[in-house]
Amino acid sequence: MTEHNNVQTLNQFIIERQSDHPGAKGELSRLLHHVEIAAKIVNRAVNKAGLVDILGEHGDQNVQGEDQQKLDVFADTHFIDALRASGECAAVASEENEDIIIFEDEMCKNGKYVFCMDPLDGSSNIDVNVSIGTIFSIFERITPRGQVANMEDFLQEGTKQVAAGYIIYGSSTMLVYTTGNGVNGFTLDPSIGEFCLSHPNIKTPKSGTIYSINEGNYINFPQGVKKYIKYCQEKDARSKRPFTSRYIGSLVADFHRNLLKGGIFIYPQTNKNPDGKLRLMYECNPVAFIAEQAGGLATDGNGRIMEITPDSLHQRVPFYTGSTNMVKKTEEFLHFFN
Ligand code: AHM
Ligand code: MG
Repeated sequence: MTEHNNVQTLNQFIIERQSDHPGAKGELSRLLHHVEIAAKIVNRAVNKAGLVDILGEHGDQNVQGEDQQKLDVFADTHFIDALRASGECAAVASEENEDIIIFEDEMCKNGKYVFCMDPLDGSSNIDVNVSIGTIFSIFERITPRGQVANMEDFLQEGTKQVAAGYIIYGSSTMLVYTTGNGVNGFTLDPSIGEFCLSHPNIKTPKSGTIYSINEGNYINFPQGVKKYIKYCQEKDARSKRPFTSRYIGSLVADFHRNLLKGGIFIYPQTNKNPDGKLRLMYECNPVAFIAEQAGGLATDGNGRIMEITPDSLHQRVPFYTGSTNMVKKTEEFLHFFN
């Protein structure tokens, strides 16, 4: 008997879940399998980052005018290659590329899905060995299969996502995803090179005790957010306040911790960035899908993130996500002090 006898690998899990959808032809399963392949390749590079010449800046700037790191480029390239190889994906939108990447070969033109991603989120943390992540969101395309995909396929509300997830390259590497039927987490076992089901059916606590926000921007926060932070710091035994402040500066890592332990992640609008910093299509929507499927909430302070009709690929939105009671309380403050 080996210690892996009872382990369910991500691949087995994906195939088993396919039977939840009668008539499914395995297209999404194949796409997710290729996401898994890319995740393993990026994981290997992230783990070797200090050893090979892959750290540091690449020399280009991405569409947001930020310096691109070499690992960003590496992750972007390998995810795109894997998605193309799956044959199930007609086009990709990435934080690293201004325009969508359309696959024009026959197999991909017939693909049912389009894919949005932040290939390496939290890239300012790469050089200092802090957790980073990949975030992804999958839509069924609107344009007919057999034609090349276009922007219309991407600019859909988050409620239309058929799957979303993230990979966290942390003290261990995990892949967490949903297809709208709960959230499951898989930890990479390097000894067998497989993601194994380690966190089945993740549910986030209704009330948490962690608040995560870059308080260095305090002066520029909306009044409601300033008041909420003060509320978090006040003493109240019944609601377990004061809360704990935790902020890594990697969305995936901050969100993942709060998902498991209970908490709120906030990246609000500020005087400097009136739309916030995070991007709707490949940061907020997928995280919102996971949050809701785990029993939490994700809003822009006014309404559900997943009900925002996108007007552009790299659109930014204010972001409040996590434990239901904490997100609702923040919204109360935002509306009261508006
Ligand atoms: P990136 O996509 O350029 O890495 O930026 C997104 C990151 C998120 O991971 C994180 O939540 C946020 O930026 C941190 O921003 P700040 O440093 O302003 O607190
Ligand atoms: Mg990012």
